[in-house]
Amino acid sequence: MKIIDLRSDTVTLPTPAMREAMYSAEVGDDVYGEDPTVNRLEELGAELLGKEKALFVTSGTQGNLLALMVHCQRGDEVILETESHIFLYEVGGISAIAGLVPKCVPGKRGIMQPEDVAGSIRADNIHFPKTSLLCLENTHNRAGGSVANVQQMEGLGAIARAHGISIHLDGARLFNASVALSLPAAQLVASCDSVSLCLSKGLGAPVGSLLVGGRDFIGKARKVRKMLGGGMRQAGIIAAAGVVALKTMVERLRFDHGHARYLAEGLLDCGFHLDLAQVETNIVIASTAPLGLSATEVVMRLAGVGVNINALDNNRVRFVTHLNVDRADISEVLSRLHALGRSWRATGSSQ
Ligand code: TLP
Repeated sequence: MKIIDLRSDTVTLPTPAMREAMYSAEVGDDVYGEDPTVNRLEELGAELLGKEKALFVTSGTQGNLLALMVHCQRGDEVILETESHIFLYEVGGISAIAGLVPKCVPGKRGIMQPEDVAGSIRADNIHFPKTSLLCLENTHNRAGGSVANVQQMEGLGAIARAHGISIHLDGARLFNASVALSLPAAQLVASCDSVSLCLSKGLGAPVGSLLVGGRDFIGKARKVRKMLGGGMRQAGIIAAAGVVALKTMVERLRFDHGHARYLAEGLLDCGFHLDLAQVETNIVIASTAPLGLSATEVVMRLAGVGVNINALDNNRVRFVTHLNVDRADISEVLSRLHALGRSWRATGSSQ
């Protein structure tokens, strides 16, 4: 039985072109700034996002942590959305390593309202920590790959600028957002001081992310990356796949979005609950409540028929489409689900 893995777009495997590029990559010691392939990847990333400089980092988590550490001083406060990846899934590095205080603001589908952000910025008062940074996430993972448009990004950017605070975007899936909006990524991030973006998710590279921003910011981030043990020497071997990812894998993300939509329609037929209008990119979040099954039960039953997904909470599951699943795979997932549905209806949902 073919295993169809929809747990995440992080499971994507490097393409033959990436393996070829890795095999023949020109490399050097990147801590000396002498790896030509890393340098090429960084130049390409900076250019695509319309910023001065970029830094190749080990992961999205490392990129976000460096941004927190460079934009802020220990003890400062950072505004983030309540369900943001930095707050929920980065092992508390924001406090444990960066020494910062998270101030969570709930968003609508992951997008904070300007008035809520403005109201969360601390006044200059001896009792308060200083608000130094606003973090955004686009697309937003836990909100089901929701997309913030240019107006929303600029509205939040204007609030940050008016209060003299910096703005960092967790753009792990930035290109999913730019493809969904049919807009150049640079336009979408124009109001951000820094952006982290992942090469190892939908773009298919095996490892790595880019942190992008101004010359001075990236210079400082390079030093903090070294402190955290992220100076990677002949990293051109992996950066080579990143170059292929940025050059050839962005536009195809729209296929993943189409597959997510097709999957979501099928999930509705299978009795899951979801709002189709909320399927904007490659993530589908569906409620298992109408099936009378918990999310964990559905994850286990699907694993039993060779379909891997993740539970989001007690009664919601997440499906992520990506490079290594095509339309036929989605049809196969749906037919396995239909067969399962028949059996769980026949045996009763309490089993
Ligand atoms: N997200 C992973 C898990 O950590 C949940 C996933 O499977 O979706 N920002 C966002 C918005 C992310 O979704 C992720 C990874 C990261 C940052 C971290 O990237 P890595 O895994 O490279 O540290």
